[in-house]
Amino acid sequence: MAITITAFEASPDRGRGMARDMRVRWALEEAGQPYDVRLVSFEALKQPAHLALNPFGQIPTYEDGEVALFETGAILLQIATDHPGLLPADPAARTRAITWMFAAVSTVEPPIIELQTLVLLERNEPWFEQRLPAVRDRIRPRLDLLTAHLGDADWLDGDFSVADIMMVHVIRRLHSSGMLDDYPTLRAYLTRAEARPAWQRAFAAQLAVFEASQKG
Ligand code: GTB
Repeated sequence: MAITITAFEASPDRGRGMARDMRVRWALEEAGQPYDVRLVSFEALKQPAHLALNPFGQIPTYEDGEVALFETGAILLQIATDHPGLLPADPAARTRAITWMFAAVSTVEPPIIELQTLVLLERNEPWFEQRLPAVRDRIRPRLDLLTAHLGDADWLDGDFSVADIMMVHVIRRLHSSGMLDDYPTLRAYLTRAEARPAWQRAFAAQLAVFEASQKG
């Protein structure tokens, strides 16, 4: 069976590559693996067929004929395990890269999601303006220390790895917040990542899906 992933039929991000299928597409492009995409409507996400793949009714999922997975961390780990070049061969370096992948989703991403939820879903609440600075301030220590960790390095830990795919995708969510103006090191990190041909192919593929959804 060809690798098949799921993605939104019409992503609410309007093709900006913010939805999490972008992580999986990018990893597969880096690995040079062709893949099929099954597009899913919001309604279909919560139907039994999709819940059998992801009990939380979300995208993305991953199937390759041997395993069926949900959670982008697990999916990226599977792709990096099956294909060379996305995790270091040295066991200690490999474990460090996996640690960075967890750090991206469990330490850096949560305060960023808090901001996105506030801005997208709670903008009209009477307390929105009052809450906004505190939520932004909770992100800054993460960005400060990530900047310090990166220093002059190109990638999180030696060579490019799935950890960078995860971290870059997490940090990209701040594009529209203006916060990255204060973090040139992180901006340069994103620019470096977005210049990778695999990132560009993945981005173009998800954008094409969104554009097709608008044509009827
Ligand atoms: N922890 C899971 C993982 O890493 O795979 C989280 C998966 C997840 O949140 N999936 C979202 C989803 O399916 C899509 S990516 N949501 C539908 C639902 O829960 O019913 C989240 C997302 C959505 C939209 C934007 N956007 O518009 O910018 C960005 C990110």
